[in-house]
Amino acid sequence: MDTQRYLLSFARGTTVLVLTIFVAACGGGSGSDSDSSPTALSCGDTTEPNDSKPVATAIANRTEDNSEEDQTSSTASGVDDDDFFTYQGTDSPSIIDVVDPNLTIVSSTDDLGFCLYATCLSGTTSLTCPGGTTSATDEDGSPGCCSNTTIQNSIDINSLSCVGAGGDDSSDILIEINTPTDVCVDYTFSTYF
Ligand SMILES: [Ca+2]
Ligand SMILES: [Ca+2]
Ligand SMILES: [Ca+2]
Repeated sequence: MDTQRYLLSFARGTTVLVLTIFVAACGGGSGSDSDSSPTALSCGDTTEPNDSKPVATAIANRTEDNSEEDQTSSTASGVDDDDFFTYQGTDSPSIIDVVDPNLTIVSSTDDLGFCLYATCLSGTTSLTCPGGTTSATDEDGSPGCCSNTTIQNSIDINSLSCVGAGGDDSSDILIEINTPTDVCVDYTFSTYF
């Protein structure tokens, strides 16, 4: 582990007191652990650091065509690891499909909690959480819905509307995944807009 040394000097008259302080550098843990949380388990995460909305791992942007659904695999490294993924969903005028953002946990090696948040590109974001989910807000106050794999494996928001945007429901989507148990949980999720 890296350490940093700080020298503090105090002079009073002809007496000089020097304090040397060694401080362990935070973050990282062992060399192979790329998670940004110093207390997260070392689980071979490959999408870290993604522990907050500003550093969410970007996945492919898409339109409201559900055939653009794709899958992403990663690892929840214990209870101190939070995983965020983001993409932009475009409400294309040329595509006959509805905006119905979906997050599905395709597979996981243990229980997971998961959330799907939306932020309209223009207008005010409005949505109603479907059964089996609870309302939540992300760190910026954008609305979303959360569930966990002990209840169900997916969240399907078919009520997303950007009020005042003239029918354009294009939105930034934020996905949050974590584990309630302090173990390494490999998972794969799929999402469409
Ligand atoms: Ca859709
Ligand atoms: Ca992770
Ligand atoms: Ca993380």
